[in-house]
Amino acid sequence: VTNETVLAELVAIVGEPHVLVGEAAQPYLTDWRNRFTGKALAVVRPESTQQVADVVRACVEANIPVVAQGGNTGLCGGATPDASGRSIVLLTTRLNRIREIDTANDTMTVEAGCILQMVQESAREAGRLFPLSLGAEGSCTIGGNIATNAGGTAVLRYGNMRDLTLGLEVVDAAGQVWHGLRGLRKDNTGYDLRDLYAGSEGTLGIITAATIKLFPQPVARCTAMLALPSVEAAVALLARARAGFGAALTGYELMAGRCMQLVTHHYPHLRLPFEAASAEAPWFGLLEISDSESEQHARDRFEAVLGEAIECGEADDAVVAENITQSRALWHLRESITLAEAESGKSIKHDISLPISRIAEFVALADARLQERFPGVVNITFGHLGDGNLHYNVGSSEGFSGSDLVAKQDDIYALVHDTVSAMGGSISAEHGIGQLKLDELGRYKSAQEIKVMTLVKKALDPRCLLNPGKVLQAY
Ligand code: FAD
Ligand code: 2HG
Ligand code: ZN
Repeated sequence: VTNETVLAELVAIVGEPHVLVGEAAQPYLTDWRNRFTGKALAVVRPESTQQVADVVRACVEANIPVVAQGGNTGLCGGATPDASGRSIVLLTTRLNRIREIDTANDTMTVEAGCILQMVQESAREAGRLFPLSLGAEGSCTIGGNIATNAGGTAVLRYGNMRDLTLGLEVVDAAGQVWHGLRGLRKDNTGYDLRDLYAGSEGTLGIITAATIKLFPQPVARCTAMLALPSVEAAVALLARARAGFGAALTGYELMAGRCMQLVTHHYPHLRLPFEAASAEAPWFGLLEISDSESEQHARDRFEAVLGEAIECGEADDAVVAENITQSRALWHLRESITLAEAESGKSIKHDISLPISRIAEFVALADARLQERFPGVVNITFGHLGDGNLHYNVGSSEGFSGSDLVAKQDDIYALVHDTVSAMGGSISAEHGIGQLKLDELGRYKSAQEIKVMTLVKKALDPRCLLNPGKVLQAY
């Protein structure tokens, strides 16, 4: 089968305007971080599950790999095809319908290409909350969120994307559709395919729709930023906040002072809410609680717990947002770190998780080891402390250039990931593996786990045509 024949077949399925080649395909061939650029026969934009199934079948028959892509905001190069030019990129953004909102069941059925923010807004209009929340929410898709099992800033209270997913509709490697859009909270009928596809990064099937969980809208939310003396203090304050707020605690983020300096340097219109001394704090915390009674009740609870924390020396200062605008401004500081880090040049990202009890020890040890081996690198450490998940990122400085950093990526990975692994942690908490961490997975996942994962992959995708070379080695 020639490329021309396949392209003609794809045009027949989705229509000519939706088969992009040449210049039109370029924006979809480089990842968000500009780390990977691939080639593709075409970028194909189906608009229905049937079209996805037909596209996959046509490609499989012609031995053409299929790389699913949603918003292309993934941080591990999972949605970028390889350099062979054999693959097609299957773009899901035209699968963008809200199929159903069932308020009695507190579920919503949405197509995979729906933008996360639009899903949040539709839930809000129906008087419900869809809690997944992350910096890329204006452009990432629900399909990409499920395929990477995204986390974000509300995992502490609501779980990650896998926990928020009840049912799926998936096109498999043979172009067959699994109609699994069940809105059930209990279903023990054998192996859980939903859990298998969540986090599979396009390597086991193409997700075309999902039934996701909704929650009541909180009556009030309260956000505070804290100036913290150390990571130990941040961890102690987390325990206090958990005890004091219980299930009302919805977010607990930690940010090194350097992260805030990067943000205010690159975006001078953004300001920290503290006066001089506190603005120089080595660490900052961002806490959010949701309350089912009232704004005043939330603030009273907040002030009681934060007051105790300051008395005990766990926090040096605290600013409680007085209204939604101030709360958004605090979150904006936090959500701007990734962009400010990108503005500041090359960096090495470590998306690690650990038992919370070992986080402070990890930061001290990894910081010391890094400075000893690579003097001059800078730490850009932040993350979801409440989940034991840190973005332990490493940046360049005048004494250690961005190109040196990239050249040393494998050694820096080894140092940080060996430290994480020795403490019982994970080398990918929420961003996945993609192509960026393929070798790292082989290094840190047990041989037994890799064996079983490979058996699953071979059973579901025997010709290795679904996103080959991502998560597991291609065969
Ligand atoms: P893409 O980037 O298009 O794809 C990601 C992977 O999923 C690829 O392997 C792709 O093949 C696969 N895929 C996409 N759609 C489908 C589908 N329908 N079926 C099968 N496979 C599919 N992540 C977090 O977990 N927490 C955060 O807080 C967070 N913050 C971020 C902030 C910024 C500024 C950015 C740029 C990214 C952030 N991310 C975060 C990364 C996160 O993985 C993505 O934002 C999001 O989950 C990916 O969605 P997407 O639609 O862009 O997927
Ligand atoms: C976040 O928590 C994202 O903001 C991105 O997961 C993390 O940029 C990063 O390393
Ligand atoms: Zn994150």
